[in-house]
Amino acid sequence: MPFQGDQPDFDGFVTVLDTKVAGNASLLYSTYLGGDGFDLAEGIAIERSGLAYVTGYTQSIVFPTRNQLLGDQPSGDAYATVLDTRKAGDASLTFSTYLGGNGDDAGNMIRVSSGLAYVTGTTESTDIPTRNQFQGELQGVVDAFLTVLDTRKTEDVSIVYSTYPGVTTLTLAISSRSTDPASPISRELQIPLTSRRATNSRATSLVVTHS
Ligand SMILES: [Ca+2]
Ligand SMILES: [Ca+2]
Repeated sequence: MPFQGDQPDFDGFVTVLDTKVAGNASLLYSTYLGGDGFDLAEGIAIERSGLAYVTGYTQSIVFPTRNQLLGDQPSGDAYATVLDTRKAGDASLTFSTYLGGNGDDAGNMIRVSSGLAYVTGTTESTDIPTRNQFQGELQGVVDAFLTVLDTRKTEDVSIVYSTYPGVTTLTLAISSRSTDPASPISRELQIPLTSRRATNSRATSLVVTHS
């Protein structure tokens, strides 16, 4: 059973297929994702547990939300949505929030590590929520944004980090302490900020480390 059926105007969708199985049995989960306006799903990341982290663009005033950080903002907005594809119907929506501010905002890419969702995209807003920011203000007309959300928490506490990075590629160095302190688990996520529009980017890189 999908989380949603068809919604007005364009919608995104999330479909899970078991490619080892033929026919209808291969369709494990499939849902529309959107609201009353124009919606796009643009980026997805999967946790092995079956959680699908989705970001995109919405012009809907009523986009599905759960434990939201933000409600609808002016103009188009980005969103971050987590679906538990092992569950059916409304129970599969575990987290969903608008992201953005007073201008046009779009989510392009999402990555997940240690339960934190890293969302990047483009913004024309001068007032996106920022926290521990590297850069606090919109640079130029269109800028990039990076927002880190702890989707296991609710409302304001879910935002861990948010900034206008003003860079073309984000290098996220993710470090987690393992039980053996001599061999910490670490890896890098390279996140190109692929804007469909020109960004006011500077040739610098931003390293975010959490442990
Ligand atoms: Ca729609
Ligand atoms: Ca907006």
